[in-house]
Amino acid sequence: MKRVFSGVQPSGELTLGNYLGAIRNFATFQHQAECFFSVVDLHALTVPQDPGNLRRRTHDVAKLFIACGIDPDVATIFIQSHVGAHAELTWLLLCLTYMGELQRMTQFKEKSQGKENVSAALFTYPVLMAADILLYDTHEVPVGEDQKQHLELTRDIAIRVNNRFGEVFVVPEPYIPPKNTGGRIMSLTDPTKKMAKSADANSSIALLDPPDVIAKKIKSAVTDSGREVRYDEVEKPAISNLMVIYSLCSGDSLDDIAARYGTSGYGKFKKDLADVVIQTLTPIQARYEELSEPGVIESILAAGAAKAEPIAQRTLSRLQDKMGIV
Ligand code: AQP
Repeated sequence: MKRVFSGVQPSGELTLGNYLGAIRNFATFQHQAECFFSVVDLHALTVPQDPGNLRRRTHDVAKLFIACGIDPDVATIFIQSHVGAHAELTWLLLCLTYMGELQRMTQFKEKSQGKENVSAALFTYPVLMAADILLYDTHEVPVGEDQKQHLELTRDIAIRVNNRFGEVFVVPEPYIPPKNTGGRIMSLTDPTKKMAKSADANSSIALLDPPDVIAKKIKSAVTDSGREVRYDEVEKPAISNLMVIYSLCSGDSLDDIAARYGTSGYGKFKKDLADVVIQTLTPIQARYEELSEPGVIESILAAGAAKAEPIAQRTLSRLQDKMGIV
């Protein structure tokens, strides 16, 4: 059976971008493949984290996976640091990855820009991501467009290892939503930047934002000159981004949205967009609350780690053996 793996960092409050670009698709994949979805806490540590927030957000991401439709009886949900093989395989892969490959990673360049103290782990992060994926003999990885380059590196490492040591890894393929279907949701305050959970709170809609906050953020989202609601990424990047969000939350096509709001101005469009987003997030928030009973998420995550651990260990042992580790 086909295997699917994907992870989400508990590095901030999950956003509509994370949902539309990745998590929404996890729920679809669980009925087509054997799925592993991880809260990748070790990745979050590549930038400074408040320990209390990290602990809370780690559980929050797992609860939101389930609230967004992942069934823990069907897919395996676990915390990355609970399966030691992730960190161990990373070391072996780091020995097989070149500095030049990591220096080309655009996400590192963006995240380190202007920072005085950048951790070595932020630089090697894509190798930890490669280990996450390769441990589960993954065929397909549902991610947003921003992860495309990391996926290419994962494939390069897998192919290199297989060429050098014989068949060790399955070479994975990314699944990135096609254009205009959520692969890259942009910031509400700057449509040239992607919506990101660690950025300013006003630039994104968090999955747990209350309705009045969602309405306020959408009302104050930047727009383009003119007043026509029309999809045009070059002339109208801000409105085009809001139209994509509307389309994905409502199921209406971009053409239908343009026909409905074309000349009626941005105000009415934004008000209806807020309603559509609130309708999408309300059931997710209700399900999240139900999972907040003490002990519920902990036992789901313990069962997930117990299922992931032996699979990951088998893959790790395969490479250790090939590399001559006694
Ligand atoms: N704006 C986005 N549009 C579509 N997909 C997105 N993803 C992230 N932002 C968008 C996808 O969400 C998944 C989880 O991402 P991650 O936690 O691994 O880290 P990230 O890609 O770095 O996400 P963020 O939200 O931008 O986090 P921070 O701010 O901590 O860096 C991935 O599949 C990602 O592609």
